[in-house]
Amino acid sequence: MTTAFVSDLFDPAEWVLAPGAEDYTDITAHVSRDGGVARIAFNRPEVRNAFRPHTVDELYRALDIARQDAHIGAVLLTGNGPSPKDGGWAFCSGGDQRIRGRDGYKYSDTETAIVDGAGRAAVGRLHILEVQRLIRFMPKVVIAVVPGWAAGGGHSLHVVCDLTIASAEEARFKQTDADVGSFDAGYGSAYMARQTGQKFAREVFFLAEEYSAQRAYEMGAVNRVVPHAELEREALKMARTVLTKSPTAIRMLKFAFNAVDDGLVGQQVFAGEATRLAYGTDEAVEGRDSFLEKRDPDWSSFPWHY
Ligand code: S0N
Repeated sequence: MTTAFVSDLFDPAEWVLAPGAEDYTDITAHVSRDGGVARIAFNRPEVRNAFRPHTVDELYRALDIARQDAHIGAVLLTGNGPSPKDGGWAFCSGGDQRIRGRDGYKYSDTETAIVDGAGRAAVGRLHILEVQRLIRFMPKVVIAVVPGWAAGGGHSLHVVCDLTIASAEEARFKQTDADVGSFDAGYGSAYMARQTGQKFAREVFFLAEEYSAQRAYEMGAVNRVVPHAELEREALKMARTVLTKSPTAIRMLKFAFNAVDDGLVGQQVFAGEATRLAYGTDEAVEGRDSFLEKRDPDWSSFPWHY
C-alpha cells in the first residue's frame, strides 16, 4: 500500500496515523512512532491552509484526542505544503473568506451532510476560539511549526501556542484582521501584546504589514528560526526535549504562565491541578476514608507546615 503524500517537510519514518485520522479531509493527524508527540497539520495548501468550519471541527477533535492521550506530552501544529498551485507555503491563513457570511463562517452543503445533516449550513460559526482555548488549557506543550504564511486567524493560532518555530526562508507573519473587517480581540491581540509589548502588537494589527521570521523573532513573537528543510526535524527535537521533563512540572508551569492573564478561569485551572496533587496525599486519603468509615478524621499525623 502506498502512503498518501502529506507534506514536503513530513518525514514518514517518524510518524504513524493518529487514531481516527483516516477520515479527516482538511487536516492530517499523526503520532510519533515513540508515542510522545502529536503532529496536527492544516491540509488545504491550495488556499494557504485557510480554515472553514469543517477544518475547525477536525482540528478540535484531533487536538482533543491528543489532550486525552496520556502518552503525548507535546503537539506540533503546522501546515502541510507546498501549494500544488504555486508552490507557496503556509502555516494557516485564517478563516476561509469565500464562505464568510454576516454571522460567521458557513458550512457548505457537503460539510453539513458530513457533520450532522441538521441544517448547520444556515448557522454561522465562530468556533476557532474554542480551538484557541483548547490549546491554551491543554496540559501539554503546543508548538506552532510555521513553514510559510501565518496570517489572520492563523497568526492568532501561532500567538496562542506555547512556542513557535519558523522557517527562515518561507515563514511570513501578517495580521490581516483589520484589512478584512474581522478581529481577534482576545488572545490573538491582547496576549500578543504580552509577548512583544504593546507597541509591536499595535503595529502588527494596525498596519497589517508583512514580517519575516527573523523580524518576528526580534519582536519576541517567535522562539526559533531554522532553515526550511530542517523545520520539522528541529520542531520534533524541541518536542522530544519537552518529553524528557517532569509531566507534572510542565503542566503546573504552563498553567502558572497562563494564570496571570486568565483571571478566575486561570486560577480555576491552576487550582484544579493543585487539587489533583492534594488528592494523592495521605492527608486527603484520611479525609475521604473518615467519611466512608463514618468516623471523625484524624489529622494528628499531618503537620501545619510553615
Ligand atoms: C496569506 C496571504 C498573505 C498570502 O498571500 P500570497 O502568498 O500572495 O497568496 P494568495 O495568492 O493571496 O493566496 C493563494 C490562494 O489562496 C487563497 N487564500 C489565501 N488565504 C485565504 C483565506 N483566508 N480564505 C480563502 N482563500 C484564501 C487565495 O485566494 C488564493 O487563491 P486563488 O489561487 O484561487 O486565487 C494572503 O493570501 C492573504 O492575505 N490571505 C487572507 C488572510 C486573511 O485575511 N484571513 C482572514 C482573517 N480573519 C480570520 O482569520 C478570522 C479569524 C477568526 O476566525 C476569528 C477570530 C477571532 C474571533 C472570531 C473569529 C471568527 O471569525 O471565527
